[in-house]
Amino acid sequence: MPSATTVSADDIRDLAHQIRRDVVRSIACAGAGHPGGALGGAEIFAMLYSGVMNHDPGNPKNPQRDRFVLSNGHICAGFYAALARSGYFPPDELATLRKINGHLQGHPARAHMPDTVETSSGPLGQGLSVCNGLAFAARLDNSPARMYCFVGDGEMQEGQLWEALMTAGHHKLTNVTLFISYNALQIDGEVDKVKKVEPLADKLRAFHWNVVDVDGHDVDALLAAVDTAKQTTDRPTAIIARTVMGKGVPYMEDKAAWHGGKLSWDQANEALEALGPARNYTDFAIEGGTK
Ligand SMILES: Cc1ncc(C[n+]2csc(CCOP(=O)(O)OP(=O)(O)O)c2C)c(N)n1
Repeated sequence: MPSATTVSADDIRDLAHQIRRDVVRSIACAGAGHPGGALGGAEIFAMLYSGVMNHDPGNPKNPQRDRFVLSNGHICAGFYAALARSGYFPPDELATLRKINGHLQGHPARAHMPDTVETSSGPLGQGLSVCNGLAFAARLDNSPARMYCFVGDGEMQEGQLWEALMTAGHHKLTNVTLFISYNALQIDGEVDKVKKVEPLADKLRAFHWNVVDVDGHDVDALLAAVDTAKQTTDRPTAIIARTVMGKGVPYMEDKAAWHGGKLSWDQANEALEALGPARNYTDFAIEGGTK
C-alpha cells in the first residue's frame, strides 16, 4: 500500500504526467469528454492515490480505507487514470471510456464500479454531503479513515455544497478534507461572471473551516497542505488548489471551451506531443491503433 513516506514527490509528478497522457488518449478514444478539469486535477489525483490515501486495490472494501469522492464527476477521466495506474483495473481498459455498458461511464457510476467508486456523481454539489456521512460513520466506529472530496470552483455555486460545508464545520469533521480545483473557469466561462464565489476563503472560514491556499500543480505544496489538514484537530480543512484548466496542453490552457467537448485524434496527438512522451509508465493499448 503506497504511503507518503514511500512515494517521492518526483514519483507523484511522474504519475501526474501519465494521468495527463491517459486523459488525452482516453477522451480521444471516446471522441468526447471533459479534458480541461481532468488535466488540471492531475497532481491532486496522483498525490491522493500514490502518496496520501490509505487504500489497497487488493482489499478495496477495507472498512478503514480512506475514501475519495469525486463530486465534480465530469472530470472522471483523471480519476479513472489514477485508479488504473494504482492497480484497480488494467490500464488498457481506459480505452473504453464512455462506452455503453462499460465500467468507465462519462460520469462515475457506482453501479458499474462498486469496488472503486464510493458514490455516483455528475449532478454537482453532492459529494461533500456524502463525505460528511462517511466521516460521521468513521467517528462512530473510531476509525482512522479520512475522507477526501474533490470539487470545482464553479461547483461552489451549488447550494447543497454550502449546507454540507456548514455541517462539517459545525460538527468539526476533522477527518474531511476538501480540494477545490480553482481554475476560475466553468462550463459557461469565467466563474466570476457566471456567479461570484468570492471571497471564497473568507466564506469558508466563516463556516468554521481551516483554509489553505496552494498552487494546485505544486506537489510539495499539496503534500504540505494535506499534512496541515491532518494536523488540524478542531475543524475540517479546505484546500483551495489554484489549477489551470487544460494544464500541460498549450491550446487548452485557461480556455473554458475545453471544459468539455469533442477531441479528435489530430488534436489529441498535438496535445500528447506537447505533454511529452510516457516516462515511467507505458501508454495503454488501443485496439486497432489510433484513428
Ligand atoms: C446540479 C448541476 N447543475 C449543473 C450541472 C452542469 N454542469 C456541468 S459541469 C458545470 C460547471 C462546473 O464548473 P467547475 O466546477 O468549475 O468545473 P470545471 O469547468 O473547472 O471542470 C456545470 C454547471 C451539473 N452537472 N449539475
